[in-house]
Amino acid sequence: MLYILDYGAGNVRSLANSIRKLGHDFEWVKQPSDLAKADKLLFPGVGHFGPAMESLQRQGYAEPLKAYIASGKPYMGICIGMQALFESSTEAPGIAGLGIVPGQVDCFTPSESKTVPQMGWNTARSLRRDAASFGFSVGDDEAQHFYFVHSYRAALDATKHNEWALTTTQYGDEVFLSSVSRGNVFATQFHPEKSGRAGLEVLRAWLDRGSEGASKDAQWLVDLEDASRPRSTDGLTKRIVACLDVRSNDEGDVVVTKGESYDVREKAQQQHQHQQQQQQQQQQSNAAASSSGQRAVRNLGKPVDLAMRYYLEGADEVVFLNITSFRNSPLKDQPMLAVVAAAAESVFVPLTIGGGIKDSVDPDGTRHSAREVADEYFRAGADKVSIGSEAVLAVEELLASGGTKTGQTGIETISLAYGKQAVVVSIDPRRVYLEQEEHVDEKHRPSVVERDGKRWWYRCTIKGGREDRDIDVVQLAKGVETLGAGEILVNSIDQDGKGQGFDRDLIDLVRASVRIPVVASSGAGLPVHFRDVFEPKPLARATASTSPPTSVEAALAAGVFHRKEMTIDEVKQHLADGGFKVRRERT
Ligand code: 1PR
Repeated sequence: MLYILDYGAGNVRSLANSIRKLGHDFEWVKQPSDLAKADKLLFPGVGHFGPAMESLQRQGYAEPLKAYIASGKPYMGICIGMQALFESSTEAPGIAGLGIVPGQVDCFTPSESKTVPQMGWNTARSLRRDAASFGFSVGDDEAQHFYFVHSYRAALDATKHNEWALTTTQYGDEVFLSSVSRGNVFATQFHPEKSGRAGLEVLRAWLDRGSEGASKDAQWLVDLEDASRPRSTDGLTKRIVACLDVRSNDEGDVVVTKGESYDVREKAQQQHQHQQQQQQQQQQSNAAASSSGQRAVRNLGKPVDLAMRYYLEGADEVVFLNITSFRNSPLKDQPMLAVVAAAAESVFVPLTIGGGIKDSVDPDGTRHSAREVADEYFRAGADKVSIGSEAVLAVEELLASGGTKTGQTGIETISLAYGKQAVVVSIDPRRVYLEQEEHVDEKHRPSVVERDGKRWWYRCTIKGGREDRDIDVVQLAKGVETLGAGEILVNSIDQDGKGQGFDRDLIDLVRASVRIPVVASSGAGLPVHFRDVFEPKPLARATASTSPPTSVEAALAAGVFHRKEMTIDEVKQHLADGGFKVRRERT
């Protein structure tokens, strides 16, 4: 029997779903003695090395785990489950790893060529011929992409790792071990359960293996010294993200909607058509039609169906935003939990859920912290949570206190528990134009842009653009990075839904302010818009090595995909033609 060791952090739901999808059954390890019953063991995990190792020690798993591995029965580790095999990690000095693989796990160094964490799809280069039996392609290292999300990695050391290295991956100018194997042990730094078909193949290969280990005399395909030297470029792809704005319509159905400048209700003419349809339905069913008099909420489909469609069409990530969460967002009977859980059953790329990730109160008075709300979404199958309004309020507090962190904000508590890669901040800025001579307090409005005789800055908003706040987008971006966000999703109220292209001024301001990955959002209408937003900015490219990266890591779109005006693959083809790396696997 296969057992999965869940030490209590991260998204193990997706792994469970993918194993079931591959037709295998499993048991959860509930206590240390279960390890002795396992014929195969999977140790997944995201989060921090320190809490993971301490949790293994505290719960009495560390020694039985070592004994299991020594018994020769198959072990597969994922992410933290791989890092735990090493002697130690600089993420948690003084805390010992299992010491099965020699060497230490260390942090990526941020540089012009990369942001940290590495978040996205990268290739794995097979170093040994037997990598094929683990589901890796051999001889064509660009063929498969896997999903990575991590700040720490074990750099390839030709001397230490010559018995272990199975595949390597290059991020920026660093070459690290993306999988290791020796005897009965196999582990990946990437998440196979989130890596589409390529990842499922790796999982399938391991699940279908008997108890035979990795081949004893591995035939090397590459000289390890050579493999540890970076090649000219890494294989990280630009990510294309499909976004689903979700809310209940006036009939109470949870639907995907899409607005223009955040107005998701139909225009007058569409409203007329909608009313006619409603009347017809009413006549057929004798049901009472809504007579609210309000324009109807645009309905573009069912959230889970659309998420599945985008997964099959090659989306690198899927984001759900609960756009009415500003009203009241109790955790009890929260429909978005069921949406995430259902999507996670068949969508094997990362899922982000946003909207209502904040302290909340159920109708019966039960209070939940933002961290507890996030816990529920991670348990349901989300990989990241996205925080909107609360992030603005948290940064306002941070600025008011002169930069003192409380440790209590949702960004801080969730990032501490799950790692910063699990915390996205979604920002909803709008342009504010300045009069010709209008004075600008540089301290409070650092983001003034001047072009063609116009001057403007980007004001942050909360509650889906319904409430203006006084801080600007650069303050917000820097503030959330300080608090521990791992990625920023940059929407634009001005460009949203218009199909006229991304607001490059806005995106560049945010990109230049932070070192964490940035996702461009709002305004995509044509494949060329994606190419434009990924094009590095010539000016910034020439600056010193301390400069932040010069273009965004990912771009998100909603309306054009919902309305089938272009496919994700058309976007990727266009990017590939322009020399950008993309993942084009069809699942
Ligand atoms: O404040 O933490 O509860 O989060 C609420 C979340 O809901 C925020 O992420 C906020 O951006 C989002 N939201 C709130 N109201 C709306 C609305 O549209 N009325 N949607 C809304 C934001 C922007 C993107 C959209 C892109 C791409 N929509 O999600 O998908 O603009 O669209 P396009 O490609 O069609 O141009 P909290």
